[in-house]
Amino acid sequence: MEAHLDIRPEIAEAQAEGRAVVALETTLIAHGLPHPANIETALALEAIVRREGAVPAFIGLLDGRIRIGLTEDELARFAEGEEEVRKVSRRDLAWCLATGETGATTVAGTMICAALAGIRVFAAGGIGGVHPGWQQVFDVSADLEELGRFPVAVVCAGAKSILDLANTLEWLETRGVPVVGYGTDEFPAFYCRESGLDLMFRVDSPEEAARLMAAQWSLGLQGGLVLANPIPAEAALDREEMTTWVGQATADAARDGVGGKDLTPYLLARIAALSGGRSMAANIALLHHNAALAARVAMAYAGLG
Ligand code: PSU
Ligand code: MN
Repeated sequence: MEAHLDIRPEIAEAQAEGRAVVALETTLIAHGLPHPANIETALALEAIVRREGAVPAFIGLLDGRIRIGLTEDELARFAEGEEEVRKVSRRDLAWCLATGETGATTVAGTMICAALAGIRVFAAGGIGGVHPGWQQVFDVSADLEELGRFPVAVVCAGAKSILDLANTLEWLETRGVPVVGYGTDEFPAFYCRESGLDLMFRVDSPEEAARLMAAQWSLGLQGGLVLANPIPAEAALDREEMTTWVGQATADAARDGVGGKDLTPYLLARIAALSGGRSMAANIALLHHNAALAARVAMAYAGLG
């Protein structure tokens, strides 16, 4: 599998020296945010990771290769919307390698590639989850399965309230994935700091998070963990307003017959429109916040080595 990987020299050097590297996903660039906010955010995330002392590694598929680390021009290929970009989960990896199609990796896809490259910390926005209505349409994000398989700590702001969060946590429990609150006892709901769902574990420093990661992997348990970092209070959205927009967006998706991998991007765009862009500002703020924490966790984990 390593034969399919191209790791940028700066990243390979950092790894060889035991320095901190943070994986970043391209789906949020290609399918999560509109242009030009997407490319601006990508560059800002890289700058934040560097400012904290770690090396950023955007992951994506280009020209039949898994690319660990992308140049600004390559990031622009994901951001500008000029070429067709496939949303890549486990299912789609082989297809992109075989055809050379451009692929933006989701949390699931990014975890797989990060693990292959030996990267243990990944900064995302939110993870996918169990969609409401799963009793009829069995839509469960592949992110949850990969969290159960690959040894990567995913720093995220929890998962969106467009999902069935209680069942998302149930699924993660079954797969053996520790969901750890960073400075919170509650599972955060992406745009909002609270979900009303209690977590089993809480850490309050990057060092505590790093020790947990080391313990998990020294046991030979290969799965990942979720480090749930609530959106900063000043950027959070009102929970009631959010509930209204989510209800509306979900109804619109049903009316327009949207499903499968198109559902999450559709809901994100619809909520952004309904909130007059406020959800997008919140999304960007939490991404910045997660990148900074992921870098600090990666530094602490490297420090244990
Ligand atoms: N949630 C967000 N923003 C995103 C995504 C989720 O708030 O950009 C993306 C991530 O890449 C995540 C993917 O891995 O959507 C989940 O898609 P699905 O629900 O189709 O598994
Ligand atoms: Mn799905």
